[in-house]
Amino acid sequence: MDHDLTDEATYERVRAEQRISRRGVLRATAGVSLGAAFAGTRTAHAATPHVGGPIIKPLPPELFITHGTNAETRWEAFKGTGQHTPVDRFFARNHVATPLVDARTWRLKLWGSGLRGSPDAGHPVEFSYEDLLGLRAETVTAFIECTGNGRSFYTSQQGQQVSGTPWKLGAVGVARWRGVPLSTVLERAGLTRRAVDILPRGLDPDYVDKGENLGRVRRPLPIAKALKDVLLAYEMNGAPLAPDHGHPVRLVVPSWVGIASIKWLGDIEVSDKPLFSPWNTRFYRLFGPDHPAEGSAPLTRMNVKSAFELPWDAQLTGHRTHVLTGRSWSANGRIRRVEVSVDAGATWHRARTHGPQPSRGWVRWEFPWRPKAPGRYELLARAVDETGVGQPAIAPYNTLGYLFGAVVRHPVTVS
Ligand SMILES: Nc1nc2c(c(=O)[nH]1)N[C@H]1C(S)=C(S)[C@@H](COP(=O)(O)O)O[C@H]1N2
Ligand SMILES: [Mo]
Repeated sequence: MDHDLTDEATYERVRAEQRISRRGVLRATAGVSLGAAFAGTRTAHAATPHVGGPIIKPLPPELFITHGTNAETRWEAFKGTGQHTPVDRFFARNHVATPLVDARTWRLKLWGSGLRGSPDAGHPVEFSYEDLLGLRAETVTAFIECTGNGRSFYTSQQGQQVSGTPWKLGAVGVARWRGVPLSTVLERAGLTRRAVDILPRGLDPDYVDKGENLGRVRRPLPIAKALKDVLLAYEMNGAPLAPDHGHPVRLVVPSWVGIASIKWLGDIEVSDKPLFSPWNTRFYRLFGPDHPAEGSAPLTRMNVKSAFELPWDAQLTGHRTHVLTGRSWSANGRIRRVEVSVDAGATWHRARTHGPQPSRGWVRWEFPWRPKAPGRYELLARAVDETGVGQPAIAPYNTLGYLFGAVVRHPVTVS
């Protein structure tokens, strides 16, 4: 490997160079990669799986806030849960709808110029569900978080217009994922040293954006990350994956933007050329006045966040001590310190963290608070991770409202 594309500086530089030469690359490969992709649409995916509903599992209003085809966890619903978020309250983000895929007939198909013999989409290397169950499994605790988590605060806290699902902070969950390392399957499929990118693609229906059909959800992943710590997961919290979370098999790409963790995985193109899809060109980059017209480099890592396990606009009774609880998490590793302010940011106090903190999970914390008087309060929490990265007061604006990592001002009323 010439470049470590999981190193963000390198990734950004390499991608910037590739962006400049992209037109040439597309022309040069049009006859091969694009032709193969179209062949794949006809053959590899002839049977479109039955579509269930936007989200199949129950979405009781005490656990979820729904936004179209998506549902976020209410933060009060995390209270009392452990490190791992139960599936009944794990957020779900569907571009279209949850497909029902039969594990008995499902096959994972790998093809492309980065594999030995360059198999095309019509003649892929195939793995059945049973094949995957037979390979050495690994288990990892990791959060999956939508890149737009916290997006609504660009508007409500910063007065900025952004487009996309107006999440509060509930588009995140931590689970114990079990499955086969992607590296194992890539190697068995005949991975060559020429491979630079893979393109995992879901079996959910085509995504239509403002009348334009963008095809199936798919986002390129650099081979270095694919080989590092990515899992082909078939279990979540000790049970087979639920339909909404990618049954029978999804990717889990630890620390990276949620879109990388492709659900209902159908096929993976493995290419000796850089790959592009709307999910790494049109979406999941930073756009706006501080960025070039084509956007920043494709987003990779998530950032640092904190949230209180309280209803939004919670009502608290006065004249008693409330143990405020919450969680903080970072894509860079463990959280080193959490501070809470109950006076809108004037003074800060250390919160007490407790419980184990897996490097890709979150830390739980608490802070006892006895409000002095009835009235409206803003509760703030901020964390610093083991790399020294913390949470700013203002999140840098971008038109699609990604990566809101600023301190959220949580309103409560004390009676
Ligand atoms: N095939 C497919 N994979 C997908 C998506 C999708 O719509 N289709 N959504 C992505 C996004 S944007 C996120 S944030 C995560 C959400 O995972 P979850 O629904 O299991 O919480 O899945 C990702 N994988
Ligand atoms: Mo997402």
